[in-house]
Amino acid sequence: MTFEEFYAEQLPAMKSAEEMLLRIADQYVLAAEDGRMIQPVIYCTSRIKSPDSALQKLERCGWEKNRSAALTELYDIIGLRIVCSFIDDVYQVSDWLKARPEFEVDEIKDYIAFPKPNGYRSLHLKVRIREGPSSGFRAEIQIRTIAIDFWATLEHQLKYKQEIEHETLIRKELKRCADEIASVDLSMQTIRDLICDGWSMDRKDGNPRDSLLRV
Ligand code: 0O2
Repeated sequence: MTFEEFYAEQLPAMKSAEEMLLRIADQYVLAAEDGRMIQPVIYCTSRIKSPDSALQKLERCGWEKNRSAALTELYDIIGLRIVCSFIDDVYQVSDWLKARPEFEVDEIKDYIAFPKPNGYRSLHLKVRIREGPSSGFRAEIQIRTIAIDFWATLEHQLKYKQEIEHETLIRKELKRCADEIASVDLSMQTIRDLICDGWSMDRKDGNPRDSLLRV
């Protein structure tokens, strides 16, 4: 089924919501250009969920399989992904987005603090548009580091494979990689902090990143 067939007369307003989210992300990128050594946002992508993917999710969640249910039940029907350099940037973008007047944040799923069993780590903001032609539409903003984005792109391929040889081994390896990436993300953040903010060697506040200094 094509996007036009499934979303029909709602499609232009959905595209306008997608464009609005991208514009908002651009505003953050511009606002964050304050002479920082490394830009907090590396890139942003957006998409409208494919009809097949929307129907599969509706079925998985036990909802009716039609456009109306897709628009009222699924937040990730319109998606914006913001890919950042460091973990701290992820939370800073999120705090900035939470204060935006253009949408209401209904729910936040923090898969960084609470990773999925497969190792997926990302921050999901489920929002409802407040203004303009797409007022009332739902969308999901995903914010993650470039390292986990690389992982998620490969892991996502598993979803579209019917039969996977050595599936157990592949999933185990992906989980191991996700854990290593989380550890590298934390070390990169610490190194960035050391370079940019300096470090007092007599600090005794039990910072969990202290272990890095002892390596
Ligand atoms: P498509 O259409 O192929 O782009 P949520 O309530 O959405 O925060 P939920 O319901 O567990 O969390 O998420 P769901 O429906 O599994 O996934 C929503 C989207 O989040 C996915 O889109 C992915 O973009 C991303 N995502 C969530 N979990 C994972 C994961 O384990 N691995 C990867 N690689 N991505 C994930 P779709 O459905 O793939 O959509």
